[in-house]
Amino acid sequence: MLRFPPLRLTFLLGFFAFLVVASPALADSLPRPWQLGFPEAASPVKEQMDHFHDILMVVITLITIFVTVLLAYTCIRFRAKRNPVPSKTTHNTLIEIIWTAIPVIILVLIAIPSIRLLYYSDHIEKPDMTLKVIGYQWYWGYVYPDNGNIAFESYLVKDEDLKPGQIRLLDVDKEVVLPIDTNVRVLMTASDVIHAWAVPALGVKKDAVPGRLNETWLRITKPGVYYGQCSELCGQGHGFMPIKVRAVTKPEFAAWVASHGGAPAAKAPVVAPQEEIVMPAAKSAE
Ligand SMILES: [Cu+2]
Repeated sequence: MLRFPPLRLTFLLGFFAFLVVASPALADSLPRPWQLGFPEAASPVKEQMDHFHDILMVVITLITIFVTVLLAYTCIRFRAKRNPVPSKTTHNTLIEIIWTAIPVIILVLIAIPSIRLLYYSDHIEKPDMTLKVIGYQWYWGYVYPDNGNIAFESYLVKDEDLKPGQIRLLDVDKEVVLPIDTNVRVLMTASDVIHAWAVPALGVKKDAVPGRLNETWLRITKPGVYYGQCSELCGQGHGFMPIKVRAVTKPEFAAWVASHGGAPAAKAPVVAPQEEIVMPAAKSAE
């Protein structure tokens, strides 16, 4: 048995309590020392992902505790000293059916919300605008087809060029600017090898495949800066093609579009009612 001196046990418990309490307060799109969990969610998809993760944590914890207790009980109760003549039992049909059926039921129950979330993150019926992302070895290209085809390439800021406040290996020369509270369809492709456009706080990670157009969507809920990285091993510069998304208000976005020679969207953007982006029947999955 493990034995902690009472003082050390108190310290350990206090320390873990501190981590649990302190981490949400420090949550941000950037990792912080001693942070636990994900970056703070900044899109509906990421909120659902966090929620799903929390449910799974409960399931995993219960299973782990159950198996640990069972193992400990077996080790103690059926140890050689206490059972000099071991039982010769090899089969028990009922128990074998139970320990097959229960895990299958648990997996099916997990699969239902999991697949629902996968489809929710896949596609948006009525996007307000489109962002096209093109992966290159080793930088990203962006096009705003609904805003006068603004197009630019986004390169890593090298160590020697970093300005104060910029983050090594995450800052870029030209950032993606997107309006908040807007349904953005993100189309992804690549020109050479497979890359993946991933921004954790927005719940987006999708492969950019040459010759193929992949789709996902995001709706940023808070202004701010969100960082990401290429998440498909794409060659020697794989670690040097970060993603920086700046979320701004709609008027600020319009000003940014104008200052980049783009035009406001030709047609009035279709604003999807809130109901349409709510995950269908999300309640029943919980
Ligand atoms: Cu890449």
